[in-house]
Order: sequence, then structure tokens, then C-alpha cells
Amino acid sequence: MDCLFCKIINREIPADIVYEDDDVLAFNDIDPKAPIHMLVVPKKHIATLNDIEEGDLALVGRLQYTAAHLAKEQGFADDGYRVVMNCNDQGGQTVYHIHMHLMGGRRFTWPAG
Ligand code: IU
Repeated sequence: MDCLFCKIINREIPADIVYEDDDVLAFNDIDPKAPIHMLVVPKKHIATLNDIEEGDLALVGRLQYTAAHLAKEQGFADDGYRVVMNCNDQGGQTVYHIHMHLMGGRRFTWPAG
């Protein structure tokens, strides 16, 4: 499958990996939009948020749980952070393997651009 994040998961393309378990991989974004910017991805290929099925619910919960775990572990949970999942073209999705952006280290504005 020609999927960038599957290739990172399979170690065909290098990435700065910060966390891994049986279901989830997290790595630093190659083009960070904040002082801290990681991507938390399921190892299972799911193209967009629209493709999540009922059997994936625990996995999607695990993405959020992992993001919070990383924020606590790296010491920016109490200051605050932002998680974002973009869906399809107008949502700003560019890589079609679902991923949670975990960003911290600065103040974020709202509404998002
Ligand atoms: P998006 O929500 O699909 O737009 O996010 C894709 C992210 O993947 C984006 O922040 C890119 O900087 C990031 N990324 C990466 O970390 N490594 C890569 O080789 C490529 C994109 I291409």
C-alpha cells in the first residue's frame, strides 16, 4: 500500500519515533507547527475519520489516551496542548492515514484557521 505512515510504521521510511505499542505509533512531525508537534497514528491503516468502524472505537480512544500520556510524560500536560484530526480536503488532511496532531509549547488561538 502506498501510504506514507504505513511506511513509517513498517520502518521503510525513517521517522523520529517517540512512542510505540502494539496498536499505536507516535513520532515528531517533520514540519512542526508548534515547539512540540507529534503525530499519534494507529498501526491499522484507516484512511480518514469517515472510515472508522465500530470495531475501531477502542483504537481511536487509544490515540487520545496516548496523546495525553505523551503530554504528561513530556511535561506539558498541565500547561495545556491541542489535539487536532483533519478530515479530507477542506479539513486540511494531506496524509490519508488517520493521525492525531499533538501540539504544545505555545498558546493556541481559537477558532482554528
Ligand atoms: P495532515 O493533517 O494530513 O495535514 O497532517 C499531515 C502531517 O504529516 C503534517 O503535519 C506533515 O508535516 C506531516 N508529515 C510528516 O510528519 N512526515 C512526512 O514525511 C510528511 C508529512 I510528507
